[in-house]
Parts: sequence; C-alpha cells; structure tokens
Amino acid sequence: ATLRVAVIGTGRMGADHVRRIQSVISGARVSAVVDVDAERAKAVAARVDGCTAYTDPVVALAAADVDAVLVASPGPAHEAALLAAFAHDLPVLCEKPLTPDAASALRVLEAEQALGHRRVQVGFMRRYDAEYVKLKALLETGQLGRPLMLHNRHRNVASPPFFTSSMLISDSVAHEVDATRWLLGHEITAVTVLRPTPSVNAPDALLDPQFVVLETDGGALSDVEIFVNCGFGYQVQAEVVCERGTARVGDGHGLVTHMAGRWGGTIAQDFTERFADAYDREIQAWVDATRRGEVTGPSTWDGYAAAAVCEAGVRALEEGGRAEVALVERPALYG
Ligand code: NAD
Ligand code: ISE
Repeated sequence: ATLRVAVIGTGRMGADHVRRIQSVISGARVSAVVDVDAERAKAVAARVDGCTAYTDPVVALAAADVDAVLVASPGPAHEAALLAAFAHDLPVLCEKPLTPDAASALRVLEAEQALGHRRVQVGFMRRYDAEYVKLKALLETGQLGRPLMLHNRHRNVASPPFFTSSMLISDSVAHEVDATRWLLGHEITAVTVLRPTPSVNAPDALLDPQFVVLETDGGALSDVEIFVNCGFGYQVQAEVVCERGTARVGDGHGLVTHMAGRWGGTIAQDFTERFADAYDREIQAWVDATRRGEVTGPSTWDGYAAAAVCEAGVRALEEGGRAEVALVERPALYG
C-alpha cells in the first residue's frame, strides 16, 4: 500500500521533501504536514491532494491516515517529534542532526531500545550520494590499502542569520563526522578545532572558517575545513589517503567548457542542488525499506555518535585544545 507520510516542519528541507515525495519518488504520498507556523503548513498542504495541515506534531501523529513520519523541523525540536512517533511505533526519517546534543540523543537511543526495534533512519544523505557511494565501495575492496587520512572541505555560500559559531560544528561538520565514521568504519575518539582569523565576510562574531581534526579508533585522522560564508559556491569534497593510493570526490567537473581563451564549469550554489539526487535516493530508500517492514541507513546509534562527537567539537572550539569523545557502549540493537 502507498505509505502515508506526515512531514513535520515545512521550511526549506521539509517543503522540498514534500515535493520529492509527491512528484519524484514512488510508493508514498504526504497525508499530513505540521508546522508551528500555521500559515506555512496550510500553504504547503494546499498544494497536495488529501493533505491535512497541523500545528502540533502530537495531534498529527495520532491521525488515522499517518503510517510514517519525516522530521524536518530544526534540530532542537527533533527529540519531541521522535518520541511522539515512537508513542505510535511509527517509522521515522529524521533530518540530521538526530538531536543537537549527546544527552538528548541518548534519550532517543534509549527510547528506541525500549520499543525493541529500530524505527529511525537519520538524514545523513552523503551516504546516498553517487560519488560517496563509489568511494566507500572502493575502500571496501581494500585495493588502496589502509586509510591513513581523510581531507574534507565543506563550503557554503552564506550562513543563515541564526547560525552560531558552534553550529558550524553541530549543524555542518556533523555531515563529515558521519561520513568519516561511515567511510572508514571507525569511531571518532577526539576532536581538535583550530580558529583562523574570521573572514571579513563572516557575520559579526561568527568564527568562520574553522579547521577541525577528528581522531579515530582505527588510528586515522580526518580533517575538515568548514567555511559557511565562502561566497562563491556550495562545495563538499573529500580525499582519502591510503597506504597504496588516494581517492577523491566532489570536484564537480560534470560539464567543462572551453571558450574565449578560458576553460571552466559551474559550481552548485546550495545543498538542494549539489545533493538533489542523494536526497531522492535517501527518501526512496526509506520508503522502500519501510514498505518492506525494514529499517535501513544511518541509525539512531549513528545519530547519537555524531551528536557526541559534535558536542566534543563544540567543547574544543570554546575551550581550545583537544576534547575527547565519550560514547556509551553500543547497544546490541545496532549490531
Ligand atoms: P527551516 O528553518 O527552513 O525550516 C524549519 C521549519 O520547522 C520552519 O517552517 C519552522 O516554522 C518549523 N518548526 C519549528 N519548530 C517546529 C516544531 N516544534 N514543530 C513543527 N515545526 C516546527 O529549516 P531547514 O533548513 O529546512 O532545516 C530543517 C532540518 O533539516 C534541520 O534539522 C536541518 O539541520 C536539516 N537540514 C538538512 C540538510 C541536509 O543537507 N541534509 C540541509 C538543510 C537542513
Ligand atoms: C545544513 O543544515 C546542511 O545540512 C547542509 O548540508 C550543510 O551544508 C549546511 O552547512 C548546514 O547548515
């Protein structure tokens, strides 16, 4: 049967996911949208046949025509939405971050264990990006040997007005934290954050860019340049350096033109463009797995681990130096 999805949060990502479920992927439709901004929810619902607008997630998730939940509200609202979904044992696609800090992520981890089965796929969409998937597959062949270092660059054109210096870590570097754990198959054990003099284009007091070094339990280093007001484009790149070679993704050389004595291409301007296909595959994979009665993709454990690493990263940013990551023991539910 067609999966009837409630989308919580109808801002930039939520509205894009509504469009994706209705017009791009198969097997699902949007039966409810929820936003604390009633007008926004109504405007999105008006574009979808048979879709009801709500302002309270708890009321929406109790509706009879909701089979699954897509959480796209801001991070601080995720815990309440996840617990409301668990109360009805509903499958959830939760946009990253699972929650903004380790304590709240741990509460979600414990609540899912109390259900006794996995219910959550976390929205770390890099795992569905064609280039990242190829990089992961190459590493798994072992041809390049053991990974020693991973170099990441993550650049946004401009940060939204509510962005804080710690959000460069908890909202943006969260993706590289997950990509590092997933690509290398290691847990991250410590974080160091270096702070160059901020760019003149960074809004007042925003520490942008930052340089983050992640240490792993497999003895690898993963560094991240995070620069959210670079001005020129949206770039996400990764290069892994192994004992017998290197491999990199994200150069974006899709179309190269030669004209008037110059050569070049274009640079995506935001994540909805750069990762459009990854989001499509991510949501399709969630719908397909849910309809089979399965839960696949990044788990609540992955969301918790990322939250714990980011929390250590924020500590390293604020206090200087190196902050160690403390994880609880990995519960059996997560393999
Ligand atoms: P946004 O501010 O554009 O939209 C958030 C919406 O949620 C707003 O309409 C707001 O009114 C609504 N909202 C706030 N509190 C709510 C609550 N308690 N219940 C219901 N609705 C509520 O934000 P966004 O950029 O769309 O980000 C949403 C989520 O998606 C965040 O978790 C963010 O980290 C994530 N995100 C992921 C990616 C990615 O690449 N995967 C990119 C951008 C954002
Ligand atoms: C945003 O929330 C995302 O998830 C984007 O992928 C990332 O590039 C951006 O920096 C975040 O703020």
